[in-house]
Amino acid sequence: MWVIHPAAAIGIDDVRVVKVSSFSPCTEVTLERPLRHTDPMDEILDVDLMTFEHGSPSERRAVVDGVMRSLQTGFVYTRSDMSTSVLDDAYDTLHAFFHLPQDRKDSYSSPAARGQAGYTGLMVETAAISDTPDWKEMINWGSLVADGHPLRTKYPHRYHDPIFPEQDLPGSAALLTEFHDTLGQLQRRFLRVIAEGIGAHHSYFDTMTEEGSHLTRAIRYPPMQDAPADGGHLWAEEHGDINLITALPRATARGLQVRTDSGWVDAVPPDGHVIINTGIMLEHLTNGMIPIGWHRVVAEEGQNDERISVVQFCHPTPWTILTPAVSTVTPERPQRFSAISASDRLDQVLWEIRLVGDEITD
Ligand SMILES: O=C(O)CCC(=O)C(=O)O
Ligand SMILES: [Fe+2]
Repeated sequence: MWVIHPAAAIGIDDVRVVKVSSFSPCTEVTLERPLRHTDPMDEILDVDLMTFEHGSPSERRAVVDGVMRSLQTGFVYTRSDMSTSVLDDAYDTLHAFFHLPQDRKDSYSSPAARGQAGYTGLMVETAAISDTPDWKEMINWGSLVADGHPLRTKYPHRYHDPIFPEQDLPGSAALLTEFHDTLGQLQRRFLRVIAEGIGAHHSYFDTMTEEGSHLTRAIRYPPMQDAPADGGHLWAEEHGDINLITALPRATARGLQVRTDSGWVDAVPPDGHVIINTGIMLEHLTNGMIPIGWHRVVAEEGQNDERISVVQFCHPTPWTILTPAVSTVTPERPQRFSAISASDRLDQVLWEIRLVGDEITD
């Protein structure tokens, strides 16, 4: 059963953000946040994916209702059955990676992948219209799609060979691949709850997310007192993710905040729970029934330690035609978005916010 899990309001002014931050070509953008015309909603609820999968019809319905209600914030917490030992091992490996000498970390970067595979250093991701890059470094990886697969042939810039720190951390490739695959499965299972919630068949997202261009990203946010003195840096500026949903299985410290109708609230899931947040493509597919979850990462006064977190962006295959699901278009909610491929929608958003030029081709 789901339970109400009110997140704590922390009293930060509600600021309308118009600038772009966190250059991440395939994952996240900052856009002006549209006004919502829904009831005030500031509670992030806590649900149980396994109850949805194995519970009675009424228990299953309660999970769906809880998810739909919580997703008015763009966020929900779910209990997860991910192996604790895989999580522990992955976070230990990622911690070890981030604490390698800088030249070793740099050896795992690939400028051609434009931040979508391998290591990206501190303050590299800089917004097109911002001069205050996020204070973070990261490593991104996805799944291998077989050579010759039409997805890879048609969309080479959406699928990159993963780059793992195998030379310095033997075994990391297998471990991080297992982590990516397990978390990807969890997201696809969770999308079945959302599918029911929007009145579609529970398998609605299954095909579009099989071999989707999912991306896992581990991020290290160094202590804020080490940030350049020119000021204005945050760990991550307010943004909405571009993809369908994002999963955040664990962070080593607080910092993630969600923008709600009552202002910023901390995202603090119970132990063993994964945070799920919604992105632009889900808003499109649901005709706005499920809004984008707007969020940022900030250190609070006196929070002097580093923070490591892992997020996974769940994407449809680039050839998916995004169009509002029939069940989400009603006389009260007339169709708001027209049809467009997921790949084109991604490029369109990136262009609108001036993050890509003519170097992206399909
Ligand atoms: O580190 C986190 O908790 C969130 C990171 C995030 O929002 C992102 O990378 O899109
Ligand atoms: Fe994000």
